[in-house]
Amino acid sequence: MAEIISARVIVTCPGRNFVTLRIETRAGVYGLGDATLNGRELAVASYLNDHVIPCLIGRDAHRIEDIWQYLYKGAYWRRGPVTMSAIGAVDMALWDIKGKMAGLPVYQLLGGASREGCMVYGHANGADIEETIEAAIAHVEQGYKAVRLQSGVPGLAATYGVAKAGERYEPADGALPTESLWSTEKYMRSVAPLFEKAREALGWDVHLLHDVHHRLTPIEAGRLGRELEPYRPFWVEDPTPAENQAAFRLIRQHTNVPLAVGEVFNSIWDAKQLIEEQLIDYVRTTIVHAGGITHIRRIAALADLYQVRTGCHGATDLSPVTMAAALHFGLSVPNFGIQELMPHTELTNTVFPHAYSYRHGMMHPGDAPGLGIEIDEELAAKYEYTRAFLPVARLEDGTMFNW
Ligand code: CS2
Ligand code: MG
Repeated sequence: MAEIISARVIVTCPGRNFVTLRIETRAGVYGLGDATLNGRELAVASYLNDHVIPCLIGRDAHRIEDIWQYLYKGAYWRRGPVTMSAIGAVDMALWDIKGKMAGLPVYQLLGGASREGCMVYGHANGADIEETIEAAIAHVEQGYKAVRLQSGVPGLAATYGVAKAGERYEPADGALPTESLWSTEKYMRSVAPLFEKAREALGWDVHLLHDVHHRLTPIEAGRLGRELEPYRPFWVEDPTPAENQAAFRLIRQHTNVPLAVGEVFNSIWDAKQLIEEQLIDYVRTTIVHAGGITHIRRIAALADLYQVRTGCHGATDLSPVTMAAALHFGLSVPNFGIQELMPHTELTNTVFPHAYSYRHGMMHPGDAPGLGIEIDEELAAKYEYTRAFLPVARLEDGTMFNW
């Protein structure tokens, strides 16, 4: 019995907000879980403080599955990003505790390593094609085997995935949502030229990815996919909003480019049809937002039946705790595809010391017991929560659209 005696939520903002759950056991072993939901951080903090932590006290931290079921079925109001991020945080912390008590890194508890490391992809973005390709070349020089390309769109002042001049890309950029204009026509004219120039500059030995970020209709996505086929993208991500999973049948009828979906999913039910009908090639659900290691293993096991691979979300708005857990999961899961890597800032890495490492386009979780992640609470306390919203997008006629 590893009795849970207390737990607390740590909210910090070393350049951007992170929410971390720390669970303490009577044996003095503690575990950490990420509970960060970009733009809605305090909702998850409250869900944990007001509705989860009181129910954890006195429970056996070893009973990971039972606690997962208790928090999922016991909520009555199942699923949703806030609930599943809270469950994800508890789950990560319990796996951290179990690993520490066993003296093993979590990947060893998940079946051991299935590969030497996790291939990652980096983000190359720029105001125009030339800048984006320069950034992609820099990533290849750092050893990346896979690079995501996101370029500014001629005629649009701002677009998803492109940093403001001279800044790191951070989407949550305002105390109220900033608004940007979107034009599908202008965007659609810009992507194939980007990939054509990228292949000319980078050749064929590097994987190239692109994130449409939910902004096309299915038939537009089919057209874009068809235009990109000659450039062999590793994947085209979030081509269309995925509430209607059947919509992807239309995309599949028109293009063979690999599709990646799921960073906004929070349970297996969001991806079930996409996986079972092989409408996607990579499932992007991430450990923090999809109920932790326990649930993401179920999603990956279903995906494996249909030759769908993992491609976990790994933006900077997921804390280093999620990155640590994702690498333990990614090192072990049989149908691993790729792991997103947007490196955190030095300050964030100082707040969250960790055992994971990057080398030659691959990452490894390290062999520290548990998840191999810490939080420097004294340093974290210096950076108070700062409300920040994700942007919203409107069409040029003012119609609300998908950001
Ligand atoms: C993006 C994310 O990394 C990605 O693929 O879709 O950066 C996403 O925009 C952010 O995580 C939203 O907080
Ligand atoms: Mg994305």
